[in-house]
Amino acid sequence: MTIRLGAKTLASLPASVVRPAYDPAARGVGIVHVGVGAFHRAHQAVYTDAALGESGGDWRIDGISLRSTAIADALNPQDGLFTLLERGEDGVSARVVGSIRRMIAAARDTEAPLAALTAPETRIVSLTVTEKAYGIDRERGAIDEKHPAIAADLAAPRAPRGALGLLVEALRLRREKDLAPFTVLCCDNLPDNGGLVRAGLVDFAARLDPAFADWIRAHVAFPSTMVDRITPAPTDTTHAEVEQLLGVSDMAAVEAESFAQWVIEDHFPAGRPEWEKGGAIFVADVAPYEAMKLRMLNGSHSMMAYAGFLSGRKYVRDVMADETLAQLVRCHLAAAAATLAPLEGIDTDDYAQALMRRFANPAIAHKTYQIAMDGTEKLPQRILAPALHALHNDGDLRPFAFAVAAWMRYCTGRLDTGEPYRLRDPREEEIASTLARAGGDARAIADALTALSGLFPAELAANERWNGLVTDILASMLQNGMAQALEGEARPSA
Ligand code: CS2
Repeated sequence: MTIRLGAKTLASLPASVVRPAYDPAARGVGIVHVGVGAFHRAHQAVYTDAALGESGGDWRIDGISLRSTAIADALNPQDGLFTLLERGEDGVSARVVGSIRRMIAAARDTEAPLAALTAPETRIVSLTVTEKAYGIDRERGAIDEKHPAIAADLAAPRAPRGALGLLVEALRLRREKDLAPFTVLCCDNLPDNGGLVRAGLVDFAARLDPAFADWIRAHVAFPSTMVDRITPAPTDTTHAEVEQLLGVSDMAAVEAESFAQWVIEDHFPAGRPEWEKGGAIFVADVAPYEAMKLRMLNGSHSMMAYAGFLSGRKYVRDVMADETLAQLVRCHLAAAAATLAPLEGIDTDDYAQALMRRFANPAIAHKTYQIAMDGTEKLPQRILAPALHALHNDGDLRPFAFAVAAWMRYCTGRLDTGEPYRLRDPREEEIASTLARAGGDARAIADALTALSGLFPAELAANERWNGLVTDILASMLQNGMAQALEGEARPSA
């Protein structure tokens, strides 16, 4: 059996492997992170590792997995250590990250999450649980009582299982014990992510005790943040390559592009690591950065996920290698950039070009099907918000209508060949029954999906020009097949 990565094997790793510039065991914990997926390991954990190496401090991370036990089983036997493979244009490098102390699998170890969250040394609670896990109705800025985790936690608030319920109960216990609250740092790709989670927590707390909700309002900080690093799901290739580079096996290895960005609102009353040592940028207002990243990077990502998946492109790099599709990405980026307020020091043309290069990185195997997941959670901030902006400002609506039509085509659940696939969307069943009622006509499909509750902004849903564009493009996709529809779309109009 191959030896596993761990504290004991650190010293014997090849010199080419970057190791923590500090003794991990000598540093205490200051952060609890909920949702230790590949993205957290490739992003915040790495910035924290850099901060620990450069300026020390007790800022290691205790991770919580809400559902999976696999990550705890991978990381705990490795003393929390894992490898990040950075795939740049000029090759690959390996770095062992030491910022995670241990993992808690909430499904198995039911008392441990609250114990970690109410430890006096926990000063920051960060989250990457994906858009759908919060259970916040974004239109109302309130909790969605029908969300399974919210419903369960409202019924048993002292034994919470969901992200929001857990944070509420932890804050309640901290208040009761007279412990200072932690700062809540949402690192999911949502607009005004700090404000959104604040609204959800305050609403949840208000249903238990209005005075407690007031206490959260007055004492808990929710800085917003923009996070960025393209992180494909790790595969057997990741593990095999890491084993080859390290000489030991690592069941928690991740891979990512070499680029990373983190823009954070600097509001941490209980202190924070010096993440700037890892390159993080602290600003007073994250909103313009967030809008740029969500509309340009994530918006074009979603567009190419649907268009690419449906036309047989497995990876984003395959989309970029096709001139027709690359042209559509370029158009999308330009239309999205035009919806943004100017941001000092940022040229959106340069940003678009950098994105084109990042998407085309031949070393990154990022599946279009991975990005296509959870469309109903992603479309509003990535595509529909800029589309509404374009509508108000006489901007170019067509690229957004194209992206929406591609998503609608994807919602039918069948490729041009007739082969079925799972949508992997929290509203998958609702979409399937809606479409079964609508039948096969493009107009009926578009109307039915546009009418899904809480998805499309009312003004967009009611706009004839918008609906006409979406329906025409969808009709072409359904009648002519995806390949021909893409060709037609990319051809410059006369
Ligand atoms: C992607 C993002 O899966 C997706 O929806 O658009 O995960 C994207 O790769 C990251 O936000 C990049 O920072």
